[in-house]
This record gives sequence, structure tokens and C-alpha cells, in this order.
Amino acid sequence: MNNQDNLIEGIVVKAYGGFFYVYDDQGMRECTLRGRLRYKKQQVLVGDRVLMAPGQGRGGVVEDVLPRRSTLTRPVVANVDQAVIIFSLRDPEPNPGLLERFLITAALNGIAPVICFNKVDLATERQLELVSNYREYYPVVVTSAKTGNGLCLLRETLNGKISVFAGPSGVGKSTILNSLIPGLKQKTGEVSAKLKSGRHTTRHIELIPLAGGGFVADTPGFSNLDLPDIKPEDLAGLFPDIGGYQTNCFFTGCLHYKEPGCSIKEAVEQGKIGEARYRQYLESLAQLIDRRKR
Ligand SMILES: Nc1nc2c(ncn2[C@@H]2O[C@H](COP(=O)(O)OP(=O)(O)OP(=O)(O)O)[C@@H](O)[C@H]2O)c(=O)[nH]1
Ligand SMILES: [Mg+2]
Ligand SMILES: [Zn+2]
Repeated sequence: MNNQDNLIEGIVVKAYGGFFYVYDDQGMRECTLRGRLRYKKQQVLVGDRVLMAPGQGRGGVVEDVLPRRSTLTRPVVANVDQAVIIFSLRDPEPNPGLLERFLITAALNGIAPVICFNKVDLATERQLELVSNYREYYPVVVTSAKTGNGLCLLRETLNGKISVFAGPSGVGKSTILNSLIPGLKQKTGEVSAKLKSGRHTTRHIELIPLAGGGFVADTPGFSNLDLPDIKPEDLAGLFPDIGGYQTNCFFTGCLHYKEPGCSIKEAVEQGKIGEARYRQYLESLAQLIDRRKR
């Protein structure tokens, strides 16, 4: 029998082939699950803090899962602190609508977003303007995995937290990770054949430990992301720069479109909310309403 005192706390960084890889101060252990943990599906997730009984060598047994703060569903990771949403400034060009959907999805999952604009080495004035639009409302890091520009700041942003890299394919997620973590060799530069054929294969998510503390997971890029299924009247609340104004709208359930006495439209007229951001909001709203009609 295991003595409770001998249990070590660690974090599950990978689950593969029936084994759970648990990371603690001493490094990694390949663990199995105690019987009672095996019966429920999704009982133990990547990102979970667990108590394990160390075994022979680098083996062990997961005895207990500590309370989970959050669960991200795509990819499935527990206790994620922040989503680093990576878009490239060129090759491919940033798509503001898609970025918006990533931001909304993060907000809905209760995960703090950080925007990372990569490939600044390729950017022109026009694309840099876009960056400044977001700086007011979100933490923004501008990087080049090629020249190393901004990587220090990104590293600081990741320190001590569990982060997930997300964003479209080809923006440089894996290249950035490789430059942040010496010795790491994530595959880069290939647009995966699976992605092209639209097939969904299981992919194993892995948390990579960072030298400064904290973990980061790479994800395969998705070229499209649907808006999550939210009520149209809840949309504004997911825009950090817009939501704050809605409390004074004349109508409860105001969609901030054509309604009279709308304080969001007023804020746009007064220049407190950027026109471009408001248009982005309207575009997302139209998508939501359109989808509900179908
Ligand atoms: N010029 C320039 N090229 C970059 C930069 N970062 C990445 N690249 C290149 O962009 C291409 C795609 O990079 P990846 O790291 O594979 O992109 P990814 O986001 O991981 O793509 P998926 O895994 O398909 O989602 C590669 O050819 C990289 O060399 C950068 O900062 N500047
Ligand atoms: Mg990649
Ligand atoms: Zn309104």
C-alpha cells in the first residue's frame, strides 16, 4: 500500500498509449492510473495536477487528480491560463474576422487571450497599422521567429503559466516554439496532408516545459473556426472594448444594431469605440443570426 506522505505532486504533460507522463521538479515519470481512476472517461487530462506514487526508476502511479480550474475542449487541455493566438503579418495575411473568432472563443472559454503577430520581418506599414488597432484592448506581442525579434517578450508572457498556441496554419507557431525552446524539434513548414483532405485524426497534445517555469502546447493550425454557439445578445459582452458600454442601452437585449437609444452606437459616434471594431462586431452578429435562421 502507498503511504499518502510519499505522494508527489506533478502535472500531466502527455497521455499516450495508456500511459500518463507526469512532470515534477525532478523531471518526467511514466505513470499508470490507479484502478478507480480508470473507469471514468476523461478522468485524467493533459494539464491536470495530480498526486502520484513514485515507482521503480522513472515510473509511477497516478493516485489522485487535484481540482481542475478549467477545461479547454479543442484541444482538450485542463487548467489552461492563456491562449496565445498567433497570426502572421504576411504569408499568410492576417484575417481579422478569423482572429475575432479566436478571441471570442477564448473569452467564452474563460481563457485570457494574448495576440502574437509573427513574421514582422515581412511586414509593411499597412499590416503594422492593424497591430495598433488591437493593442488598446488585448496584450499584443510582435515577433519574428526568423530574426528573434520580440521572442524575449513572448518568453516573459509565457513564464509560469500554462499556455496554448493557437492560430491558422503556416503562421509560425511551431517555428516560434522551436526558437523558444532549445533542443525542441517540432515539425515546421508543412501543410499537413490530413488538414488538406479535411480528415480529422486524433492528435496527441503535449505540454512542453519551459525553462522559466510554465508549459506551452503547440496545436495544428486550423484554417477556419466557426463562431461558438452563443446567443446574439451575449456577443457584445465577449468584446472587451465594446461590452462595457452596453449597460446603458435603452432596450434590454439590445443587439446594438438598429435599436434606438443604443449606448454602443453612441460610443462609436463619439469615437470611443473604433469603427473597424464595431464593424467586426456587426459581422459576427450577422453570422450568429444567420446561423440561427437555418
Ligand atoms: N519570414 C518569416 N518566416 C517565418 C517566421 N516564422 C515562421 N516562418 C516560416 O513560416 C512557415 C510556416 O511555419 P510553421 O512554424 O510550420 O507554421 P505553423 O503555424 O506551425 O503551421 P501549422 O503547424 O500548419 O499550423 C515555415 O516555412 C517557417 O520557416 C518568421 O517570423 N518570419
Ligand atoms: Mg505547426
Ligand atoms: Zn445597444
